[in-house]
Amino acid sequence: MRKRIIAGNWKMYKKAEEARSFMKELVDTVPASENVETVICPPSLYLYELAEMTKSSTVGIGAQTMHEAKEGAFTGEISPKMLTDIGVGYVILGHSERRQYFNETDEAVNRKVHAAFEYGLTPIVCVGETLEEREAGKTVDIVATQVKKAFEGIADSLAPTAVIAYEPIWAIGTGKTATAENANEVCGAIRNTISELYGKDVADALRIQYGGSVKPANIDELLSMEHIDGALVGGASLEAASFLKLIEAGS
Ligand code: G2H
Repeated sequence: MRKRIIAGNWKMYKKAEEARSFMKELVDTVPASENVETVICPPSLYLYELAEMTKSSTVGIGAQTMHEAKEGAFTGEISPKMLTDIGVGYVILGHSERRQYFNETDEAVNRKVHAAFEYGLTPIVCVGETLEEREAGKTVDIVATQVKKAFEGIADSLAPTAVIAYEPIWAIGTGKTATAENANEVCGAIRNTISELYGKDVADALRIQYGGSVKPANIDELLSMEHIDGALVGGASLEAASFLKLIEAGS
């Protein structure tokens, strides 16, 4: 009943021509599907061109981060208003790399979630624990707190349209994946948290992705899990062939 969502996070990879030819292939190949939504989150430099290329396709475009203000003297930043203006529909917020290297706090993520909704963007809110936190048995506490803080003040009517990506930090780009059962368990805990905040209907509607070394070899098992509604994919989204396999698996 929840439409799956497979999103490619290109991080800081690809030259302009590579981005263009990947997107051409995707637009030509990805069929309209009732079961899966496809999103590419390229470096911000390519957002405008790729959004133009995907205008009349079913492929959505997302930013990897944004500032929370609609405009202002914030050198180097991009705003939600600019994203909406060029046809971007999604924004990844609170990715662990933003939290770790750019000091993005839960409070900042919350302000950005508000800003995303204000400008009609779908936030993909990332949460996840470190290896130490997992080993200390704190996983559920950590992600539940991140979810609660990210959604503070978000209206009941908007909450179900957000996407949450559960990305255990120790599984990102390391080749290590949480077992499908483990990932499902934590995604289920995230759904419970949303249920506590907004009730069961919202929790049943909100989509939860798993992220962290997702690839064609493990996508089927992950997607077969009750609480996993898609994937946020880094490495395996860089080659059109492997990304297309992931979309196929979701269809
Ligand atoms: C996690 C993921 C994409 P990868 O960061 O957000 O990257 O699939 O390379 O682990």
